Amino acid sequence: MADVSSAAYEEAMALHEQLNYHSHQYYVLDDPVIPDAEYDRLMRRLQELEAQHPSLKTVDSPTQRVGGAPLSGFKTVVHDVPMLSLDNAFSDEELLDFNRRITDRLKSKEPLTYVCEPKLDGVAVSLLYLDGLLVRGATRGDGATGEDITENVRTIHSIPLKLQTSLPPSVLEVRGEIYLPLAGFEKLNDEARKVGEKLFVNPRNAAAGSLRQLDSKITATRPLEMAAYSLGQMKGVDQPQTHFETLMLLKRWGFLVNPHVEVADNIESCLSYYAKMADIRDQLPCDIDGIVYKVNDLALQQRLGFVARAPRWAIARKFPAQEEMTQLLDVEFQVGRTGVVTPVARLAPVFVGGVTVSNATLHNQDEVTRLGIKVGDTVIVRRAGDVIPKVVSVVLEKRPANARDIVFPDHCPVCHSPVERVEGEAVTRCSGGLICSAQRKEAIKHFASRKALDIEGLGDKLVEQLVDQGLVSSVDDLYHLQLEQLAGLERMGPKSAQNLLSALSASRETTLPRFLYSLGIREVGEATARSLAHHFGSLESLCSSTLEELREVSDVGPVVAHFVHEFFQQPNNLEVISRLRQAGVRWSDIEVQDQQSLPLSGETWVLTGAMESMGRAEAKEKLQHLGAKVAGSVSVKTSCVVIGADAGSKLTKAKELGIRLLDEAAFIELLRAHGEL
Ligand code: I6G
Repeated sequence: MADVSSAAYEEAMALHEQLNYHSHQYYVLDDPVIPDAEYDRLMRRLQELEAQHPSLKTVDSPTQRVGGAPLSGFKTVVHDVPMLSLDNAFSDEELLDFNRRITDRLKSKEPLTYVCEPKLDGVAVSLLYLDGLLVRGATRGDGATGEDITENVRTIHSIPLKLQTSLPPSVLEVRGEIYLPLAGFEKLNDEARKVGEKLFVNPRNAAAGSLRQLDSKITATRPLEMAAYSLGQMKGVDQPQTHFETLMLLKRWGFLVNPHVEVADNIESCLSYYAKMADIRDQLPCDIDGIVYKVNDLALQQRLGFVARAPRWAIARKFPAQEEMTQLLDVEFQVGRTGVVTPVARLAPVFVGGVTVSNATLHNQDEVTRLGIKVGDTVIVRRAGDVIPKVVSVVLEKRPANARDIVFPDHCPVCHSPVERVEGEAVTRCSGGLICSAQRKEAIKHFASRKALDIEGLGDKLVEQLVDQGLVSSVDDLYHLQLEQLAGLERMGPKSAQNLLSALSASRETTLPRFLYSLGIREVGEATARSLAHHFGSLESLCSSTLEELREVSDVGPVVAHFVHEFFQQPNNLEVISRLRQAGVRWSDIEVQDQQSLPLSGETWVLTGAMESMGRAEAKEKLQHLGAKVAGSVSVKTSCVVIGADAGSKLTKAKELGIRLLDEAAFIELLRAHGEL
């Protein structure tokens, strides 16, 4: 280090420590302590020092995560300890059989203790650390040999470049899964869509594709993560006695360990763990395809050993597949509330993601072109959670000779008006407006929906009958329906007809946000409707607002402002509103407070930990309504911190700084006191 003064060296080491700490807080613990700008400032300072003194640029420097020069190919890595695969169980019975088999083999009288862990849907990797420094990353490959992806793994922030310990093992091989969280996957595909690039089929393919990049600068742009799940080898330090202790050791050394890992005292608890995770699978930030169970006691693991290429002491209980193959039988075109004509795939029924799927959206013409799909094709269908099933790809090898092209209609399949494709939009629209009965039906369904006027008993089928029989053509007609008219409809007796009339009557009393949402203005969802209502206070004031005034509303950009403005310029829309009011639909105006006089104006609030009664987005919106700014990290400028369950370092920092704290109950009380609940 001839070029380095001791002051520069000390400063660089201090910056390493700070940056590693903050990177771990952000990427591993999901609990940032400082704002991004402050992190960037520290990073720039280190880059500056390294530019002045190149020998400071060591392999474990936090600056080395941006990727290096492109490679011409990947080297082969021979795994010292083979990377095995896992046996699968597809039912509770198969899991119970597994437990019985190994309990018998061990001649154990006591129930076996297991570690339960979600099985992430990503790419298995091995990371080698020598004396605490990351020296190699490799893919699993065929288990015996894989590919050297060191340059790429270095770009992943949740992988420590240096272990967080002053006494590292001389050799450590950590195994785990590199995956792409769903939010990162969506973002990547959104960007690809914008520039007309090919989309990734699912997060696993996107993770695999990102790791296969010869140019690690590209990998560095992908928000990959790694969760460590086991050891390949470890030398020079004492081995823990259990698998759970091993995971905790890896966590202390700086690895991300899945936060849902649990110890189960017997196989029955393993079954409950599976049921619990299956329940929350759709709310997790990343795809999981099952649960892995491992015998916790490492001495017992050793006694059990391996069969063929899988350990006897572990098993993966798989969830129902989220992707399956089926055939595209036909394509039909549906017309939505705003006239969008959507191609819908009619599929040979297939069991996927826990339900039988026979329809899937094909979105629009661009998507049909992108998929290169034809009627008769064999396709891969994906259904994750409650998300609408989607055709993700075509199996071209299976295309039959008589496969036929999907032709978009040039006239609306319902009202026969011409369809048009607006420049800059991916969708085709029916130009029929309210003469199109499909659009009218959808507008009425939206008006009656739970978050709009919440008309109980007015379901989709009933709306279709009402429109088809000419009893309702606009939402205000609903309020003039007579008992005899309703009682004469299919599956409607006098009792349900009377109930519907009562529900219609009750729906007249509503709120301004609900009413605005019910109008079905393009791009105005529930949250925007609430913002508009709170900003303008009355329908009159909103109706007469200018584009500039609309742009002043929080979360309203130029596109939304344009749609809102245009909606209230249309005489038809104003007439419908007027008829609704004549029919008795009413609400109270909201007292508009100027931003300066709101109860929390001028204050900066921070939310930390999980709340039971609402999500973070909702809590943030409510605080903003009260005039507060909501920040992501605690500083001297913070006015108050709301603490949910498992609050971490933000709480510690707030206590250090003596900042006012509110628990969930007190927060709810405050929202109630200000009419936000
Ligand atoms: O493929 C795997 C996914 C997850 C694993 C695994 C795992 O633990 C959570 N564990 C082992 C031991 C192996 N494969 C071989």
